[in-house]
Amino acid sequence: MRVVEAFRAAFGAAPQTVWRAPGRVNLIGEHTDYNDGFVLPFAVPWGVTAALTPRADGRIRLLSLQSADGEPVVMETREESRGWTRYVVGVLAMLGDRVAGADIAIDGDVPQGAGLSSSAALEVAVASALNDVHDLGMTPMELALLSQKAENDFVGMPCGIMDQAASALCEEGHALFLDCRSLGTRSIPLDLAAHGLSILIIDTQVHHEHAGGEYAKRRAECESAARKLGVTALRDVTDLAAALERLQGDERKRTEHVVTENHRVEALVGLLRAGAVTEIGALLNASHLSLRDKYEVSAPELDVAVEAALKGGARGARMTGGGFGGSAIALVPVERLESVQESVSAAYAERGFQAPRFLPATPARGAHRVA
Ligand code: GAF
Repeated sequence: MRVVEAFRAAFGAAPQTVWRAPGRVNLIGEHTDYNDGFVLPFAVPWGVTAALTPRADGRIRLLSLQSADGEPVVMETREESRGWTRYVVGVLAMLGDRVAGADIAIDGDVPQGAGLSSSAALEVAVASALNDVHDLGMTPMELALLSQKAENDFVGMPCGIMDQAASALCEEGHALFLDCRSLGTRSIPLDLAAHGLSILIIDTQVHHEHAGGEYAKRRAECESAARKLGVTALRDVTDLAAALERLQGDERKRTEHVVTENHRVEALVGLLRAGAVTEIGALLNASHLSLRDKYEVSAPELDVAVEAALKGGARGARMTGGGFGGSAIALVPVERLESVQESVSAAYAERGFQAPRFLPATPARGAHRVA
């Protein structure tokens, strides 16, 4: 394994453990996680592999096989961490004095900038490796929560639990139904091939600058709406019409999205459990429209990808992840894969957008030890 070779070359001995954690796409349930709602992601075949040996002296040496100079970043303390190293050092920091330093080599193959949660994969791979070598006895959900805390408190991104939970807990061939309040999970079989279907990821290759600020703004709008409605979180809204009457402007629109999106997740899970995979397309489409018009987190590149995919024969399509760029997913009959890609490429060329990238998504396995 090349990460092991690189570790040995940089640090002079074999690593004590090696863990791999995947990125994710979200089938449905967008911007619901931080509203105590429901999500349904699945792990993608691309991820991050972390080779690790603990150090007692507090020093952190980090080698990324993706870094241009091929040299490890060396930090004497956690406070020195900058840039991408914060995702790793954040995890160490959240473990406090249960761990000291570490030598770590990282190899990742999550397509960069595609919105497939390479950062969660990095956090979960490192958290899992530390849990293993220090014998901390943490469950996959506890590792996901630790990773989320690293991202919230150390990196400063107020994300929900979805991406880290998907990376830690998903099972091959399954989507993960997660109740973000109780943290209860259920693996839902997602056998697309048996139905002649596949999920195509359409990577727009754009990432609009203001994404981070807009994410925090949406979260604050939801929390404010929940306060006005006297509920703990928008998850608790039971009478949507009555709730909407009490809200105005953006808060009203955000609430409409979150409440209806939670119902779409439950409906989609119901269809999957009934074996009606071919019927989920309409829910994907409705989710996209709600994200575009009510939550306002889409982007022209995502809208064009969705429209053109449907025109090319997809049964449903939606943006996936936080929005403002990143990827869309399309549910495509296998015999239409080519025409969907042609349709999206042509629509992009017509508008002068950068050519999209297409990736086939098969539900993969969550974090696991590889050596
Ligand atoms: C990003 C966040 F990290 C997730 O927690 C989630 O809120 C998602 O956006 C939107 O559903 O990926």
